[in-house]
Amino acid sequence: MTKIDYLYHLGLDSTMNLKKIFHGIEVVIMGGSKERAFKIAKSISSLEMVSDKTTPIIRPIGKTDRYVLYKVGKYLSVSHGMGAPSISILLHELYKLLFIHAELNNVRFIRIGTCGGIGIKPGSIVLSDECVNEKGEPNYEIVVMGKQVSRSTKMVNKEIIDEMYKISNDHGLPTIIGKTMACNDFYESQCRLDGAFCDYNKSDQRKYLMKLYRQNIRCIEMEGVAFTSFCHKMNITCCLMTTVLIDRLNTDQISKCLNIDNALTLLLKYIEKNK
Ligand code: R2B
Ligand code: URA
Repeated sequence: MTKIDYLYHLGLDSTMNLKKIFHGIEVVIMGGSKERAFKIAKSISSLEMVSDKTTPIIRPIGKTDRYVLYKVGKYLSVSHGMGAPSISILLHELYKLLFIHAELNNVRFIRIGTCGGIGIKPGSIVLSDECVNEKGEPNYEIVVMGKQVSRSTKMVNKEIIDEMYKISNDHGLPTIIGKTMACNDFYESQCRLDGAFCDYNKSDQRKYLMKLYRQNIRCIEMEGVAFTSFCHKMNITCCLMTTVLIDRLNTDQISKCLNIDNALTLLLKYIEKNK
């Protein structure tokens, strides 16, 4: 008897007809929260409705306590949670699900998220051409068998980024291509002054953020290096696009959810173009 492979966090396993369920997936879109994954799925399905006139029912596939998965036509909208450990678990199980069990090829991965900009206006979109870790290096560092392992975050190609940038210009969206820094924490690692504590002051913070700016780092988020290094290792074409919530040179506090989600607007234009 063949051994069953349990994709524990997704609530799926290899006894299910995964080939049929996930048939035709070409692009995976990942966002942090479950609500966001649902919103993305719903927005894509409204675009699909224009062409096939069906009423879409959006139901998650698998269990939903850790992540959610929605299939809408050739798109899979998924939530990845916050930080490298969370997105990394998802990426391992998603890879096995799509490339091994569902036997798909050439699936592309897009992460659409939020970030703190550095010297960039809130509402801007950052398309990352390089992702660096907290030390400013283009690597994802993890400990395997007690030893530090460093994996490159170099993107396999920049096809999606170039296409997104062109679409963005055609629609007058405020987009820049730049470097993203991924941190393992929202407060200290991102040099915030508004956590429960910190061991640096406002002047240290300013110096640090200006140093990042001079290194061409234009935004900070939390999953980029885990995401891009996984795609590098597994030879997956990917794109990391984030909407800037605040300019970190002006503030640390995110007072309300920005309702201009320009990265989502751009993503939907991209999907419409590639229908
Ligand atoms: C952006 O926003 C989240 C933190 O608030 C995190 O998931 C990220 O990368
Ligand atoms: N997400 C982050 O990780 N940092 C920010 O400043 C904003 C969103």
